[in-house]
Amino acid sequence: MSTGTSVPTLPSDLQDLRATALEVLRGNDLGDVTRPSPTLYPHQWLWDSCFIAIGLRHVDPARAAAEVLSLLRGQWPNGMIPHVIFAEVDDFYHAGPQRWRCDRYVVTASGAQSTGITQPPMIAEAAVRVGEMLDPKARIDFYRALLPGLIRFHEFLHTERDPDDEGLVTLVHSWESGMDNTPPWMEATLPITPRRVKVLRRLGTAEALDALRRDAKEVPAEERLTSADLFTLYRVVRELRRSCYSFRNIRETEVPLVQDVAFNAILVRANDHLVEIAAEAGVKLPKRLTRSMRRCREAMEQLWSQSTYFSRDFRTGELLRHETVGGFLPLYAGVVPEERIDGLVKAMTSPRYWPRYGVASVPADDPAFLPRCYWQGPVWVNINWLLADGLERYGRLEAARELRANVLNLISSSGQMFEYYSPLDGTGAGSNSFSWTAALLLDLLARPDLPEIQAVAARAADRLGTTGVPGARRATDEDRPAAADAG
Ligand code: 9WN
Repeated sequence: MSTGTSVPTLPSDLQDLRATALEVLRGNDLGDVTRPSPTLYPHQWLWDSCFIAIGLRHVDPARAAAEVLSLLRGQWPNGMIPHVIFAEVDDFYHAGPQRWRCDRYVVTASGAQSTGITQPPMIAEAAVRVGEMLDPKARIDFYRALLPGLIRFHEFLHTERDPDDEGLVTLVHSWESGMDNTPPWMEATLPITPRRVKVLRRLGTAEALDALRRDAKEVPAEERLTSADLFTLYRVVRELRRSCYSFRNIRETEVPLVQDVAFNAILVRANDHLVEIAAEAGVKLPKRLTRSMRRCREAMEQLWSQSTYFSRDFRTGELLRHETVGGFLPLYAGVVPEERIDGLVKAMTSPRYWPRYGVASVPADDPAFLPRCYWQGPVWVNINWLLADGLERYGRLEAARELRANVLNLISSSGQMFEYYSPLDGTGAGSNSFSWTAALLLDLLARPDLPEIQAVAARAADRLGTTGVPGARRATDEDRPAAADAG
């Protein structure tokens, strides 16, 4: 990674924040891949690398392109790009290669070890963002190197994971959603709880399992999923392994099968980007794939009910009616009819999702809500990036700025790159020195409308009685030309 020269237009205090972000990325740099964090996540994760590339492009576009391309190292013969490609480090990760034993079934493109599941398909988004920073020749070379693998990945999703041609892609583990213990997934996973966990739960002694987990050595257990949930997710891995990771076998087991709303929304957007990438590289996409893309976009409508979007159970066809931030991601996909947009914006900025900071991963009035616990309440920077991007494309610039300003306030109040933040008091939780928080902060700081975002951040900080973003008051509405804001 290059040194990342200073950005001349940035106030000096934001330069400091930027320097911290760069330091985090440099510290997590493993060559041409970046680990999510130094201790808890020592390998390469699919969607993490994509968000990381989106930030790195402002510092070193060639390195960002390498980060995206490196994901192809893990590609399976069936086209799947795995959720984790294991680095050759001493394995202290709690769900390392020995839990998956995938090398018994497949050899990845590079021979690297991997998990047997995938993660949200952010690759095309990352590729387009990185492509914007490359000169035209380098961009076309990059796209051409990426395309064969990327096309096969999208084909895998639309065929292997949509065997009944319903339009929507089905996930086989909550880790594939990226939102590991999000309530609808944990409910869907409940029936497969291992017997010993059920017994301990019944006896009220499930914390006896705490001593057996590795992840809680890095991060306080109460900021992660419960041990009962974690051991249930390990059980799902065992079933997947026994099914040789083949959907045809998996569907015959008790493994939860979910048409995840957020994953499918990300796929719809990725498909649009794939079309763009292919056109620029002069590559024709297979007809069957373009048909699947269209059907996936149309099928998103089936996930809408009354006031939000939900995930759906693949087997029963029933919506999993437990509201989470995932229900807003169709905004990112661009599939929401105009008449629903303002309602969704109102909901995501209401005290339920924005008690003090937003957008929370679970509404604050939900019985499952825990402000500092993983995907059960905290604000995640990557999800807010996706939402702001969607809002901007719908012309809701003011709302997009509110989200970005809020993220800036959250990060700058501690000056550290946490994995997630409490929507109640803004404190950081989970892993520290977390790469995608750092990378997406770099992306935010490089935005041309940063002064306007800073002004919104300053107003929010005044309202909340907090210190707010350093340097924000240099960019008030008075000393800047009015923004062309349609929001
Ligand atoms: C399991 C790496 C990953 C993220 C996920 C996040 C968390 C892993 C874990 O960390 O999941 O994949 O071990 O907890 O939930 O979104 O990609 O940062």
